[in-house]
Amino acid sequence: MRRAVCPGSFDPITNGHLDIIVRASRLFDEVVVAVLINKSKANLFTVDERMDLIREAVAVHPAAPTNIIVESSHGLLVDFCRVRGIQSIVKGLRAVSDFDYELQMAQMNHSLAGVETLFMSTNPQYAFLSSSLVKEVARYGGDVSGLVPDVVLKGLRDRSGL
Ligand code: COD
Repeated sequence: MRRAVCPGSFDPITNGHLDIIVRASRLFDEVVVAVLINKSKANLFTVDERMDLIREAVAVHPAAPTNIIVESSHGLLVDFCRVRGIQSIVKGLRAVSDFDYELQMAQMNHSLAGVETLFMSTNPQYAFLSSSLVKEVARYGGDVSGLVPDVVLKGLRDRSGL
C-alpha cells in the first residue's frame, strides 16, 4: 500500500492545505494528515480542535476522498513515518521563499530515515495563504471566507475577539 503523510501545524487548516491534501489523496492509497504538536508555539486551536476541523473539512469536500485519515504526533516526523510504514512526505510549495527551509527539512528527513519528500506546487488561487495571515485578518474583522473551509470560518468567528 502506498502511503503518504501531509504534516503541519494546521492552526487552522486553510484551503491551501486542503487542496494539497486532496490532490495527494489521488496519488496515494492512503494519506495521513499529521497534526504535529510543537509546545513552543502558541496555537489558537487545540490539537483536538485542529484534527476535528480537518476531518470536517475533508468530509464535506466535493471530491469526497475516503482515503484520508487524521492523526496527531509529537516528536520527529520520521519516527511517525517509521512506525506507520509511511514512505513519502507530501508538502505544498507556495513560493521560492518556502523552498530553502523545505529543502533543508527534506534532506534532513531523508538522511535520518530515507523518507522521500514530494513537493506539490500550490494552487495559485491559494499561493498567498498561511494560517498565521488568516488568523491575523480574522482577528481584525477581515473576511476570510473562501480562504478557509466553512467549518474553520465558524471556528474563527466563535473564538472570542475574532
Ligand atoms: N498552499 C499550499 N501548501 C501550503 C500552503 C498553501 N497556501 N500553506 C501551507 N502549505 C503546506 C506547506 O507544505 C507546509 O509545510 C504545510 O502545508 C504545513 O503548513 P503549516 O504552516 O500548517 O505547518 P508548519 O510549517 O508549521 O509545519 C512544519 C512541520 C510541523 C511539518 C515541521 O516543523 C515538522 O516536520 N515538525 C516535526 C518535528 C521534526 O521532525 N523536525 C525535524 C524536521 S527536519
